[in-house]
Amino acid sequence: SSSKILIKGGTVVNAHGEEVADVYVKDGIIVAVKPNIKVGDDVTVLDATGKFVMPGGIDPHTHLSFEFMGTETVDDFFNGQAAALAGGTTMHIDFVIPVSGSLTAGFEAYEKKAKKSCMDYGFHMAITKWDEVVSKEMEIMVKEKGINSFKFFLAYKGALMINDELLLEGFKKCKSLGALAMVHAENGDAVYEGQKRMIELGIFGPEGHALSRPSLLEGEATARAIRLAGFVNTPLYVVHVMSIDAMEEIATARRKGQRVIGEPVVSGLALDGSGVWDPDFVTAAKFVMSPPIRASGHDKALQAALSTGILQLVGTDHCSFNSTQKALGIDDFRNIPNGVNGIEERMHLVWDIMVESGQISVTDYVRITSTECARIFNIYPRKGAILPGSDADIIIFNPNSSFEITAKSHHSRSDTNVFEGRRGKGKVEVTIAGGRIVWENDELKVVPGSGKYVEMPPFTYLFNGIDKADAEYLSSLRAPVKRFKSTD
Ligand code: DUC
Ligand code: ZN
Ligand code: ZN
Ligand code: ZN
Repeated sequence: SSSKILIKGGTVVNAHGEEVADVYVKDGIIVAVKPNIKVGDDVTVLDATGKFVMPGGIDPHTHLSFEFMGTETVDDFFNGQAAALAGGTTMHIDFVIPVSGSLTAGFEAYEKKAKKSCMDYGFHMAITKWDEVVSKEMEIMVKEKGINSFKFFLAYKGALMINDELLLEGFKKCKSLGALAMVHAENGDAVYEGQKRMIELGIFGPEGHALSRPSLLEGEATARAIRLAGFVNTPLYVVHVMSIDAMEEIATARRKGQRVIGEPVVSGLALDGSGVWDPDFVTAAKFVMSPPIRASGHDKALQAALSTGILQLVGTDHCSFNSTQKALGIDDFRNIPNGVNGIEERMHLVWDIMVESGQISVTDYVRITSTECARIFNIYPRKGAILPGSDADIIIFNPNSSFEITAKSHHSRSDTNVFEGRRGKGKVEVTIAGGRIVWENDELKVVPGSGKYVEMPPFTYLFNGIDKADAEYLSSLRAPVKRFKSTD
């Protein structure tokens, strides 16, 4: 770690292009990007010859220190972020969950949890009920607390789920504030019905989870959310797109010019749903998340959609539970805490699946793992770019090295990993976060409290008409559409 760093001779990659150049970092900021920078001997020099120098990953979707389904995730804002840094992710956006419906209390609770952060982070806010107080609090969150996105759950009946009337109220409020509406798109009433049916059939194991909530319920909720967002003319961000059904609804809406953003997560891109059929409960239960990881075929279709621009960026939904916690559902899949890991694995797996396989370019890799997220949440080019003036969140990536994933050496506190045994090409060799070298030679050097809260401003185009940059961005949301065959 040092306050002055020179990264020499690498190929610097941004979403807009690549060039061989040096990168000079001072006091947490990138101050120069050009060939042959000369510096004094008080500067730490890193040789990046033959390697890629890229913006650190930004994970748009995580749950650290999340109290959920009667327990709390094992990864908190320090060790979950340390894991992220070891995997080349230098910022994440977590979901504040209101406390007894209070946004203010929820925000304060998450502020406290995040005090020990070792990398930069931002917040989305979940909306779990609707009244005048919530409506007023949304305004405070946007105007005073740096939140520009709100997530609505169409699933988790009796807990987080809201109905269509409240969804419409929330959408209208988002529009008036210039905030982005996000949805967890599964039909919660139908999921409840599906779960009862499994139990009646005597299916209590982890396989019942996926069977009870098929992809058609994700497609239905995605379509409904898209149409309702279209009805009040506000942009929509669909989180964890897990199925062809949901993806095709997004493709159709985008083809018509509607502003809809789709976020696949690394578990949905890298895995198929066979894991929950493992006869060993612990092995099966670790794959339980919602929406479920789908049958083989959906993974490939989501990859293709990402490569053609139908889907725009990759998250993780990192929500890590250990075997003991997963065993809360040993007699009934409905009690298995929902969630899988991914915050440490995302950058490596997306490289292997998308770039190494030849599906996308290196510049597209930067776009889908970092730049697009920064643009969507209105923090570009402070984040998501290697440009003079940007935050010094940088990775040095060796495409000729390789990675291997196992719970034995990962940095999550969980004793399992849904990507166990995965190997592939490419490795994050160095991570620089906020101008500090935090990962080098497979060693973490992280400091609690060094991560900063990144305030995300609202979207002016929603109030003030569309300027040139916005127009360019909005037109980039439209993309060609391919059709895929569903396999379940
Ligand atoms: N899905 C999960 O699997 N975990 C956290 C919340 C969610 O929607
Ligand atoms: Zn969700
Ligand atoms: Zn989530
Ligand atoms: Zn380590």
